[in-house]
Amino acid sequence: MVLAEKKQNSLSLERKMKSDIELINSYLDKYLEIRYPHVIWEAMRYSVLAKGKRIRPVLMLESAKACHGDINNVIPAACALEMLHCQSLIHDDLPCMDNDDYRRGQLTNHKIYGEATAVLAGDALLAYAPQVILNYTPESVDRKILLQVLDEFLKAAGAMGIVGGQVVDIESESKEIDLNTFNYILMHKTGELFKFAVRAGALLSQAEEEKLNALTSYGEKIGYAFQIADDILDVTGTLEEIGKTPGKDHKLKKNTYVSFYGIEKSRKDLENICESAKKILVDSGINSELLFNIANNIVMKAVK
Ligand code: GRG
Repeated sequence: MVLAEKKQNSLSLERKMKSDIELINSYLDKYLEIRYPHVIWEAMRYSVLAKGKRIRPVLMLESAKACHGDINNVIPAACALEMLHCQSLIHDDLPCMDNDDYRRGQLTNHKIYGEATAVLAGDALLAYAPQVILNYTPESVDRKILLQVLDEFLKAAGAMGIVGGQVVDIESESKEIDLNTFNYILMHKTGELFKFAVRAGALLSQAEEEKLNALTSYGEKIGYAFQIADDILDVTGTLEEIGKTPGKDHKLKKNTYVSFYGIEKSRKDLENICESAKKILVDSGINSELLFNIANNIVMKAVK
């Protein structure tokens, strides 16, 4: 595909995502109204309302639409997922973890509010996010389904999910690791939130088992692909493009897809994984242009 065509596709996807993003942003703004003590809500808002791509909540909304669900049933869980993601970014940027000064094109949370408040802002987001699911999901949603969504949310957030992935990632710095360990990191550090996004959209829309399973496989694949793209962009991207300091993975001696396989194979694998994600949608009759294009866009961003 020529560069102009790629840019055109990427722009049209962004336009289509725009209405989902605006909806999510308006609810995040509402759920995170400033209360006492002001500084903690301000610190939470600083990171959450910053210019993130919102890919996870958009995936949840689009998964629900693909299952003919009611968007109102999904908005609280989609916002909670974005809050959880932002918590992980705030903590990931701390000096005791990746130690970064920039995120989403602005100074990191601890650079503005100090380390103690940044830790607490992350903690507060993590505690508030499930409350958002419980308190704002419409009462018409079956409580059994709501509890399943909550259970899967907490699993994705904890030692069986993103925390597990981060711990193994940190333990593996400067070490040679085997393929199983490497895949564990990718699937847990990044994949779990993508998987949760599409599953929650389907569950809250009472999707049939077959569709739920197909969307789960799609979510796992694009989550894995998203981390490969992130690893490629850490090598090839600029601060303006990626909103954070490039080259950090190499500096921290991290095991990344690029350090494991090299840049060319990383690009090829990324393309193949996204192709197989799209094939899952086609084979299972899930007719969602946006879910299809999100898989395309993950490739486009990283394979220039
Ligand atoms: C969740 C309890 C709990 C702890 C967090 C710090 C940590 C444990 C995990 C770090 C996980 C991490 C930062 C993974 C990287 C995932 C990733 C590719 C992030 C970037 O996502 P984008 O590109 O960012 O969607 P924006 O800013 O656009 O939302």
